[in-house]
Amino acid sequence: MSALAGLVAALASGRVKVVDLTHRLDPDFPVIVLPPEFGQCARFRIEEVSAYDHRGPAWKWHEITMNEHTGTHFDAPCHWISGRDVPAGSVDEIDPAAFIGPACVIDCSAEAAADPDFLLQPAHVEAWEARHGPIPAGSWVLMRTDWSRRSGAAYLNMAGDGAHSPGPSAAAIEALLARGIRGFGTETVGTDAGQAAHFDPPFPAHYLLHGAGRFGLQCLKGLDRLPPTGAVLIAAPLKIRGGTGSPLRVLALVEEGQ
Ligand code: 23J
Ligand code: MN
Repeated sequence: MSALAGLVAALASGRVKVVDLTHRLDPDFPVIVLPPEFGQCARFRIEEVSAYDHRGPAWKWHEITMNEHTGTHFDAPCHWISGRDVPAGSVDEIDPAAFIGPACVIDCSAEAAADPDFLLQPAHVEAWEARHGPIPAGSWVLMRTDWSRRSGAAYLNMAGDGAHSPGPSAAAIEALLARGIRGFGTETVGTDAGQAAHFDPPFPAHYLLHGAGRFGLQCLKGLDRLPPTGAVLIAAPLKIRGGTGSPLRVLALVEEGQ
């Protein structure tokens, strides 16, 4: 059987399942809040154009507006200054084959429950590899924190000194880049921790990943439904000219028994 015929059969039989890692686009879903001197990310907005009525008797449709970084979304290399000169670094220029790759899921849910400022360190990556094997080049590495179960104010978890949410240390991102990863994904509002403006370099996940031509995924939902290895992630952003990112539907293919 050809590889694709095998996939089609496995999808039909349910041996391969499709897991949706996407939050619903909804005006209530939180967006990142930057210090007030900076431009801000817009929430999702939706307006009815017609609904089988005098504005369009047989059809219903909506006008939608949002930021490129609203909701579950993809970050392209050109999102960050370190990646501004990466060739084909915008969502419309990236080779579409780069959107699909194997997923390694690092479970940080217990650590994040105990400490909202938990930082993934190289030692956690090494401990994961001791259990599950080396992180293959070309992997999407996903940081599971169960943060996607939070809603409202608890999602950003803002305090007087900014947001408090888990993320990677600069050293962890360097370790993952040394393994040749495709990208890094989180269940929080950014690929960086809430306090990452104070890190060196500031926002190290953004700075290092995008400088290396790698991708980010943010606001992923339900990473607890993925096995540590074996899932295949499909994360194809909209083809926005010069786009720095885009909301998208993130799908994981998961084989039964994994
Ligand atoms: C702009 C400025 C800082 C950050 C971000 C955007 C994001 O997290 C994002 O959505 O890419 S940290
Ligand atoms: Mn983003």
